[in-house]
Amino acid sequence: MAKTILVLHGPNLNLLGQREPDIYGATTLADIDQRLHELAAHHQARCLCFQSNSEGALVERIHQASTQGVDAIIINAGAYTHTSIAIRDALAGVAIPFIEVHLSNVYQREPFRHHSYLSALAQGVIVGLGAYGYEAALRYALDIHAPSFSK
Ligand code: CA2
Repeated sequence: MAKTILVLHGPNLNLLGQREPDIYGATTLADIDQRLHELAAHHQARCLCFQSNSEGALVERIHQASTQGVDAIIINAGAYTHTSIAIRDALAGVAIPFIEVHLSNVYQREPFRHHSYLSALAQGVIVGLGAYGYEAALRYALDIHAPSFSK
């Protein structure tokens, strides 16, 4: 059966490619989503992409995932990574395996970025690989041999 992967982008990631390219790269969010759609289609899978600057909207989207047959979630919760118990609780509540992605290497940055409310629940965490981190996460989620993602 074809897999469905939900990709969630948190606050300010809609600005990708327009500001701070030294930290976040020159690739736009539309470019990232396009690449993920193509990669998923190549593997006969479906990729749903969603960005919001609102914590509540991200929580609602995670809840909705459980009614849509989503097999795995790839999430870059942006700054909510470091603050949001609500997003953590939503991910725990739906019990859909997820991979946490960060474009930058948060461990080379300010100490407040070193803690994530999500990492302890994640299947894996990818940091510092730029836009490729999303692709790596999607490849893992689509790999039938990956533990917890098999059907
Ligand atoms: O490295 C990442 O992917 C982050 O999740 C990005 C967040 C940051 O708060 C996390 O600590 C690490 C910030 C996203 C802001 O994205 C922008 C993109 C372009 C211009 C301005 C902000």
